[in-house]
Amino acid sequence: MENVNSNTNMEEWFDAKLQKNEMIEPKDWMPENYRKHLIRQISQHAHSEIIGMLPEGNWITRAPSLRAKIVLMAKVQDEGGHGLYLYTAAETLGSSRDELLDALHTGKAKYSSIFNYPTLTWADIGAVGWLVDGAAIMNQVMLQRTSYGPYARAMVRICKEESFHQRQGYESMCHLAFGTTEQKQMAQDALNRWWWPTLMMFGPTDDKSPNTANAIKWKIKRESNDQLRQRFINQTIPQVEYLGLTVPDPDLKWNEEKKGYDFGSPNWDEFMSVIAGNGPCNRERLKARVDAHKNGEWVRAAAKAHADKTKEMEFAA
Ligand code: FAQ
Repeated sequence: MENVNSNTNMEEWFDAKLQKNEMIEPKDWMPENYRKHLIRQISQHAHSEIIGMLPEGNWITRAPSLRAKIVLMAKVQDEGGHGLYLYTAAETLGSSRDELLDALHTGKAKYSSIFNYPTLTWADIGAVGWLVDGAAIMNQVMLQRTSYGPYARAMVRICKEESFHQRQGYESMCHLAFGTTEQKQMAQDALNRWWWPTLMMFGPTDDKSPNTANAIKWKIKRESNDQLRQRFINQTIPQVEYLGLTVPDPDLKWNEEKKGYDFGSPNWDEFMSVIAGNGPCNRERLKARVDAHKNGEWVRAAAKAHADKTKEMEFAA
């Protein structure tokens, strides 16, 4: 813990550190609610990364070329790595990996709504890279400056990798959109199905977001759900136009005054239903994760036996 004068009020010390934009580190004093807030957000983020491997993982054996397969495998492995950095960051706050995974496997912890939608065609893989990773980056660029050191540092590397993911997704969409009529139709169909769920990734509107006020106060979030959603739309629509595609939103139009797009409302009832566990793939995703954890039991046991043996030998030497 940083040297804190015993007379200093801990809360004031913490607030002053935030005020100066200094990072909070694992051994620093922090309010209990700040710790809980971070464990919730970082662990949900970690769960999203590893559940997010599933919809794309489904397509590794069906990628249309060797190049596409190598790129997709690398991307899915990156997502697994992001999960590991994030679980490690959450562990520095005093939660064990077992507790975090148990919360996921028993349905107590959330993960991003987006991964409860199916990837029906190869075009969906392009759309996920382009839109889902694009939305993830929009959120994560701000998280590089989040107030908790281990989370911020994990984000720096994650953002670099997500940028590659977004670009490979857009490249794949370009191939389809500038390909045959059927391919262009596949790209449009994928965009139609992924557009609204992608906008929901940013979370509920600010007036319905119970966690935002504390998150902003504690500099965990630097921008609100609505601000990030708006920026994502402003940035993505020119990309949609370049592809010669359209988004399924009749209310979308440029607003010169705000220098941004006006847009329709996502179906928030659908969002609430998906995060309550009733989306198209929630049960399938959770089952795949629980099965993978059970099937990996022997690997964890072997790694532990090896670590114990090494320690025993070091002790004896
Ligand atoms: N899905 O008060 P707020 C990725 C929940 S990574 C499910 O606004 P907050 C990489 C929220 O947890 C994608 N639940 O909450 C990849 C809260 O419930 P709780 C994940 C959602 O925390 C790409 C309640 O609703 N990114 O995609 C969602 O201030 C491709 C009220 O919401 C992160 O996790 C949702 N979309 O804001 C991998 C980034 N939205 O916990 C593979 C870090 C809200 O009170 C392939 N997280 N909820 O029970 C964040 O920035 C924030 O946590 C938000 C939500 C923005 C997600």
